Amino acid sequence: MMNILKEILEYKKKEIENFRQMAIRPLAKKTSEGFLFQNKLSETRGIFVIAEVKRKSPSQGAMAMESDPISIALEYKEGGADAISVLTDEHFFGGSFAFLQEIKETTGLPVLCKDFIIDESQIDMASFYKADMILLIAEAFDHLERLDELFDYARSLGLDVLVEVHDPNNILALRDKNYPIIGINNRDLRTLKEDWQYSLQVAELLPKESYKLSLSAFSQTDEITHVIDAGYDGILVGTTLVKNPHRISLLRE
Ligand code: IGP
Repeated sequence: MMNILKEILEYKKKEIENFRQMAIRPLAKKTSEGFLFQNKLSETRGIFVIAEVKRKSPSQGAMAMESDPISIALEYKEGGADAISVLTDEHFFGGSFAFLQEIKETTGLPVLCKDFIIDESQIDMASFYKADMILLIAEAFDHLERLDELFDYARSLGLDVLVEVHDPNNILALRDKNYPIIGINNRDLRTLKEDWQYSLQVAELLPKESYKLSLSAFSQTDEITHVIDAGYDGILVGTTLVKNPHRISLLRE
């Protein structure tokens, strides 16, 4: 069976060996100031929009290899994005940690380090390159205790954590954890099958107290009304916006 996620994680293991040798030191953030994403989510009345910068992907192929990620991010900001998600994986998504830092510094918006994190050394890199939030994907772990450990490590560095989940068994397993920010991925990373309405199907299973985000596969503005009605606080949009960054303003009308 095709399993892209597995292939990506194999590749990441080699990357992690290099990161460990580099022994990058994380930035010392003040956790007393609270967590940026969580704070911003609590202040947002309408829908929280995270716009994503990625230059290629396993499902789409090249979509913006020739574009400048910084200009795209600035266009997102002008169009009213609440935060930016930056793919830092280079091999599969054409991203980099340098983009992450530069986008943080030029837009001043909260930034999510979008990568396949399974080790502390990757969290150190995210912190060093100015991430405000990291992603942890439930399906990347054989044992969710490891996700828990990495969650605690990231939070100890002052980073928000977006816990992403797709598989219904994992949704149920995570239900009592009360992670502050949960994201339902509408794309199954193992098969790349996607459907934005997946978020509607599983909405009832999500913890009541968490901020809930719906991730992937959006192409029309009316889809967003449906996920908000189902109880989600925000959305994350990549492909549709990367191809047409000006469309971000449609989400803000
Ligand atoms: C964005 P889309 O369909 O709008 O391009 O999806 C984002 O949700 C997707 O890139 C994503 C992702 C991930 C990428 C969701 N989870 C985990 C890499 C790793």
